[in-house]
Amino acid sequence: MSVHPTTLKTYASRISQHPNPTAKRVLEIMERKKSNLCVSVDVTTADEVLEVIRRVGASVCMVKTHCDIISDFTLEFANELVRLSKELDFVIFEDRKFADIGNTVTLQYSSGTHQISSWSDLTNAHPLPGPGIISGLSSVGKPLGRALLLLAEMSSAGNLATGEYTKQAMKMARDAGREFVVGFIAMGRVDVAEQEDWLIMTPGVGLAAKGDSLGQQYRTPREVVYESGCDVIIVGRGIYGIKGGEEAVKKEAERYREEGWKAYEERLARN
Ligand code: S5P
Repeated sequence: MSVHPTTLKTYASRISQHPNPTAKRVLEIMERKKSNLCVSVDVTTADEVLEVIRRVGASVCMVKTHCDIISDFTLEFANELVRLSKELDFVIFEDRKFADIGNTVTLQYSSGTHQISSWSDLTNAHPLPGPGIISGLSSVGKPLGRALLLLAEMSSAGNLATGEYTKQAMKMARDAGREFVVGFIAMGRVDVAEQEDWLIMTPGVGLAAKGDSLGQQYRTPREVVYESGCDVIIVGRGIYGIKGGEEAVKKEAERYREEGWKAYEERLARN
C-alpha cells in the first residue's frame, strides 16, 4: 500500500495549507473535538433533523443535510441550524450535488426556497457540466467564505465516476485553485500529486451493514481512514437509523467518532 504524504500529517498541521476559511474551520474543529465524523441527517422533518443534531452534535465535526427532503423547511429552521452549529461547534454541509450549467447553479445556490448559500458552509457539485459550474457557484459562495467539494468518485455500485472522469475532476479542481474548491467526495486519496492537500470526505461508511438494496456500499471507518487515507467519514443510517431510541443514537455517534479517530491515530503512527 503506497502512503500519501498528506495522510501522515496531523489535521492541525494542515490548517495553514488551506486558504479557504471553511476548510480551515473544518480542520480546526476536527482537532479540537478529536472527530473526523460527519453525520448525514437524512430525516424528513425539521424537528427530527434538529433532534438528531442535538443527539450527535458533541461527537461530530460536520453535519450533512439534504434540505430538499425536509417537508417543512423554512429559513427559520436554517437559522436554528446555524445557531446550533455555533453552539455545538460543527460545520454545515448541504449535500446539494449541483449538476447544471453555471448560470443555473448560481440561482439554485443563492435563491429559491432554500437559499443554500445563506446558511450552508460547505456544498458539493458534480464536475460533469465542466468548469462553469465551479465559476458559477464560486461567484456566490467565495465572497461569503463558503467552500465546495467536487464529487470525484461515488460510493454506489455501478456509478460512472471512475478512471478518466475522476482524473478530470481532479484537474478541474486544480485549475480552479484552492480558494473555493477545498476537496472531494471520493473513496480514497484521489489527490495523487505529492504536494497537494485536499480534504477527502467519504460516504458509504457503516460498522454493521455492508450495503442496502439500492446499491449503496459500506466500508468501515478503519478501511476508509487508515487503509484509503480519507479525512472525513460520512455516516447516515448507521447512526440516525440505529434502533433503541435517542440515547442509542448518541452512543452510536460516539462509537463512530472513536473508531474514526483511532484509525486516524493509527495512520499517523506510521510516521
Ligand atoms: O457517493 C456518494 C456521495 C454522497 S454525498 N454516496 C453517498 O451515499 N452520499 C451521501 O451520503 C448520500 O446522499 C447520503 O446522504 C449519505 C450516505 O447515507 P447512508 O445512510 O448510506 O450512510
